[in-house]
Amino acid sequence: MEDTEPQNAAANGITPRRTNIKSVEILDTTLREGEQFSRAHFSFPQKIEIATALARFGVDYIEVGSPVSYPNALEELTTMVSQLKKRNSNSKVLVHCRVNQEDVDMALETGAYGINLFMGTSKFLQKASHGKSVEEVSKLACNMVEYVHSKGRFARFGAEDAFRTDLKDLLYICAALDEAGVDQVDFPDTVGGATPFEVYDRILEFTKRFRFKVEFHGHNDTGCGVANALAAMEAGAHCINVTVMGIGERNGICSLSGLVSRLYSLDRELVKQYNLVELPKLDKMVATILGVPIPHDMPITAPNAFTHKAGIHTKAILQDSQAYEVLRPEDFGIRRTLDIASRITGKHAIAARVRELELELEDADIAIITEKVRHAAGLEPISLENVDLIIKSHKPSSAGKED
Ligand code: HCA
Ligand code: CU
Repeated sequence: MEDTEPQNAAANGITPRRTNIKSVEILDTTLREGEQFSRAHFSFPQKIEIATALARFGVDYIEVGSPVSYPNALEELTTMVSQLKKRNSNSKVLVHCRVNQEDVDMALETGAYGINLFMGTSKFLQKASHGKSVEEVSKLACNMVEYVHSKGRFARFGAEDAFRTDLKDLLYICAALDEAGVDQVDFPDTVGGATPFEVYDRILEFTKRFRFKVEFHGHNDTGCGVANALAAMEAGAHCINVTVMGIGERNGICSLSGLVSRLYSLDRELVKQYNLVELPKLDKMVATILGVPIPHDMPITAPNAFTHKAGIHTKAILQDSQAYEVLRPEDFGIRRTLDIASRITGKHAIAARVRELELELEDADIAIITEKVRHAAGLEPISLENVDLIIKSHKPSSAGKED
């Protein structure tokens, strides 16, 4: 990525940023958590299409669902793993799996890089999900981590509902897992209720105490998915879970676009290893597959994420795009647009359109046209074609004088 200015300053004009983040790995779970979105029903070819696009973008890990989650899942997963290997993908496949010998054996059969074990650790899930004590959860998890390691694979454990689990219970399980040599532990905010401050404090407890890498998975029930991911990274989390457009159980988790925009605006170097121009294509592809629009507030990929409208904004943008942008659309293969066809448009935006149409008009004419557009637009939006018609049908004042 060519750039002559210092990264931080170029991205946002505030130097230096208040951040401790040195590097981050992205774990995309569109094919596991995303499939739990009630509107997601991915066919196998669609899954391959999504996995291939994720690999093109360059996510570090692709998490897939368990081989026992539906009838022919094992066969499909095995094919997917081998296809990704054939394409020399650098994205490593991890299989989400209950702490259960049979499930793990099937997951190992897929040839995936590693196994993402998970089990509830909060009192809610101990009671409502598996009925096991903290000591039992810890023992089962450690045994399974050792088993996965004996097969030469990466072993990760997810402490489901970590933010509603007693800290002492989590520390007990984590100490045992660390001793067992687990590679990575995920701390999911399963119900999306944690605040960024709670996430920061709790994640710091783990990053400062243990050898394993720390992973975070934040649900978006209170709209804090991206903010909580940031808090986790600031506290030293090494790996963040995302899905395309944030899809998942209920209203989902931290979105890939949200995480990328958050990191990019802090320091572009943090996302330099990813193929950023693939991001809009990925969101569009999954939106099309799901039959939903990309949400209007999705960072980077929302249809109007780089559309400037108010006259004050368009005037400033025309002089310096950084005046009202913290992300450079061109880095994502997107063009910024000016929405000039509204009642709040301004003369600088209209003048820019006049130049695009290769016309020459005096300032006084531009001012008259601007007023015409502002009146024509009213409460109903008008099209750019309408604006062009207003511009072209305007009789320049200088032409009148010459006659
Ligand atoms: C789930 C729950 C989970 C698991 C995360 C993990 C969560 O739907 O199975 O494996 O670490 O949010 O707790 O997604
Ligand atoms: Cu989840």
